[in-house]
Amino acid sequence: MVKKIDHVAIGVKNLDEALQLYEKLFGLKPSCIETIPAQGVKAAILPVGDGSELELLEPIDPQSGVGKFVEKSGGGIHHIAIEVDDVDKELDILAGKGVALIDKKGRPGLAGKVAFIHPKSMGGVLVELCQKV
Ligand code: CMX
Repeated sequence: MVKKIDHVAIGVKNLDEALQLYEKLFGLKPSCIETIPAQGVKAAILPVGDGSELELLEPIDPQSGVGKFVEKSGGGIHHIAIEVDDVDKELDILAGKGVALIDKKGRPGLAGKVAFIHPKSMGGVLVELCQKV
């Protein structure tokens, strides 16, 4: 069951500069800054209002998905994350509908238990499912 939009993730060239911009314009401050080598990113979470978040992603590996995305686009909206109550159950339902899954099972991520759906099955939008754990 879909609960809400959990976060919108933005690929950036320089995390420090992006953090300064969001703080200067909106007063937003990161609740967490973390390097995730397996995903090739340094990430910051900015809580926004009532439980939703912005996630800023700076590539630390140019060959990672985010690295290629930022190189190609110059930066911009990278993915949206939808909170569900049971990631693995949703993945089974989506697989049954022929959706191209990047992750066949939920795995640990910044937003809890997460899994990504390929943009080719989502009209060009990279979608993350997340479950709070
Ligand atoms: N949104 C939409 N389309 C995207 C995209 C994005 N963020 N990133 C890549 N694409 C498109 C490419 O433009 C390309 O399109 P075309 O085939 O039309 O040219 C297609 O997807 C495949 O691109 P690719 O170069 O073959 O594959 P990549 O190595 O760039 O990988 C993707 C793309 C989505 C499979 C990869 O980024 C991935 O597995 N993402 C899931 C994990 C992730 O994003 N982790 C970082 C966040 C960590 C976190 O938040 O926890």
